[in-house]
Amino acid sequence: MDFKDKVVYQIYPKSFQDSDGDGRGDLQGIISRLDYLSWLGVDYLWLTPFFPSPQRDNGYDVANYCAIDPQYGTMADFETLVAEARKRGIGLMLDMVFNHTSTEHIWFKRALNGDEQYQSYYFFQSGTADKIPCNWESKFGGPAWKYVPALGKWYLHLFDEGQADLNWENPAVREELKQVIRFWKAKGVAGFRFDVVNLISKPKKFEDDGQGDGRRFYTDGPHVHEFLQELVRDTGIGNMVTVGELSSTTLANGQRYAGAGTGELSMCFSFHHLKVDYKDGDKWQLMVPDIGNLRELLQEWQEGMQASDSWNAVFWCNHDQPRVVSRFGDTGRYWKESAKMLAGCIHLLRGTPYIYQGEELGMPNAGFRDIGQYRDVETLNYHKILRERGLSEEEAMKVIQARSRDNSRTPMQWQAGRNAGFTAGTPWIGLPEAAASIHVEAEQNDSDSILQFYRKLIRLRKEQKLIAEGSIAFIETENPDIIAYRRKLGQQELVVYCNFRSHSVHTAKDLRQYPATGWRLLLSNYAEENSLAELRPYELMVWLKD
Ligand code: TEU
Repeated sequence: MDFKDKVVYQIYPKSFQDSDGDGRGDLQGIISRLDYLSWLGVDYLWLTPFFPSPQRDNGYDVANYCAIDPQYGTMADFETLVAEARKRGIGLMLDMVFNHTSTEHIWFKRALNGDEQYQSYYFFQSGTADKIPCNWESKFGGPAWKYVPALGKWYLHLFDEGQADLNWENPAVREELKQVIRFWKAKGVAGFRFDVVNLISKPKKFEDDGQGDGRRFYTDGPHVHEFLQELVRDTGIGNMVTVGELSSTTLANGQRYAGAGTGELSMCFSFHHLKVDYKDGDKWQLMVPDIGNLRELLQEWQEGMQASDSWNAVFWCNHDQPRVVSRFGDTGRYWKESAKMLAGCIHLLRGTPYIYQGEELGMPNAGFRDIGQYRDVETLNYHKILRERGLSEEEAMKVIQARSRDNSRTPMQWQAGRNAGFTAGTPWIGLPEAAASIHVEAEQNDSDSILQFYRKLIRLRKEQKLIAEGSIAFIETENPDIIAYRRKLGQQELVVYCNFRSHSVHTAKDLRQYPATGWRLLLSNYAEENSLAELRPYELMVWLKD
């Protein structure tokens, strides 16, 4: 499968479109919106998990890898979705959560019943309730071990206690997971996203981490590349579109996970660029985004992955991240300009762009005021932790409002009116006040909308081979307010200037030189041409030399 000139659209099924009025999105709802997705021009749909799950982590706690949770519909619905998408030239990518299963999975239930074969599918450690195996912490807060008194054993969970880590050292586990891949491959999917795939290889022994939460022991673990190559080889998915979510990885590892010819994945998500507003690296401490650091990190990964013929997924948004226009843009005066600038900045990089549902509309963060409006397990845990750290309710809510994963899990906004057309029932989570004016219906009818701009970017990727295939080099690298880069393919050249500020900024190069020398303005987020030697607020300028 090719992926360099393709665009992936991420759907969070629970919040995309409800078809039966139960207030939660479902597969029939996605089918009803395929014409919209085809109109937008996307090539693949990455669906986050819709497998049977107790929903402690909204489906990332999988209780059966080869079935459909009834809340989303039936296997027949899924087969219809695959067929209807294919008719529109769209392929499906499924989300494989192979680092852990739900504690409701039959494997874990058998382990709890004392079956030692299935206990070896996980990390069970004998001990007493007063002696935790080591001081690792869950990424959702609290200890990463849960004690089972009936067994006199602890089990490891890097995420929620309802998500028990699988022991990939056990060949039987690896064989079970290969069967899962073969099952969905036979259903005609086009590819897979692998959840926290760089955490699957754990160290032989579990020791305290005197420097942190333990992640340095299990991130990019000892056998991770070996396990991944074995999975890809034994399931024959090397020619499919595959992407790995890499939690806290390094560039050197990213080059291997997504390197041409490494026998691992087509591409990878790294997240370093999405931590430039984490004070002291802590997601739960607010800081104004450091745009200079953002450019450094994008440059490091873009030029680094290019050097090793490896491929990036390029993105701002997903179901775990706040809405980018609220995070790095402006939701007031420069809402349209900043959303379009952010879109252009990502879509013209070297890599495969991912659009997260609603990003193409410029949907903002949820804007919830009360913790009771939130649903996400990580959010609710950290609200408690922030209060225990001594923050007032108001201070804690300020952090939650900026950082909660629920910012991206509010329902997709389709039209004006009740629940923005998402459901005829009561939605499982509320909608932002902005839903009244920001929706597909309004933006499809506005030639200058953010949605139309995304559609233009997707089309440009198909028209201009340079965008998909060209080299990249960053320019204006001394400027802390601008991200700018040059793409080249043969004689063709593209330069992209992005002003990340709400005020005008000067560039080192006088932009007025471009029109005169065979360059043409390919794309801009301002109606009037720029005759200045500076970039206007949130201005995106893209010049092309054919
Ligand atoms: O996310 C991995 C992960 O660490 C994210 O939860 C994110 O980095 C974190 O929330 C930042 O604080 C994957 C899935 O995308 C996420 O939805 C799941 O909750 C998680 O794994 C466990 O499966």
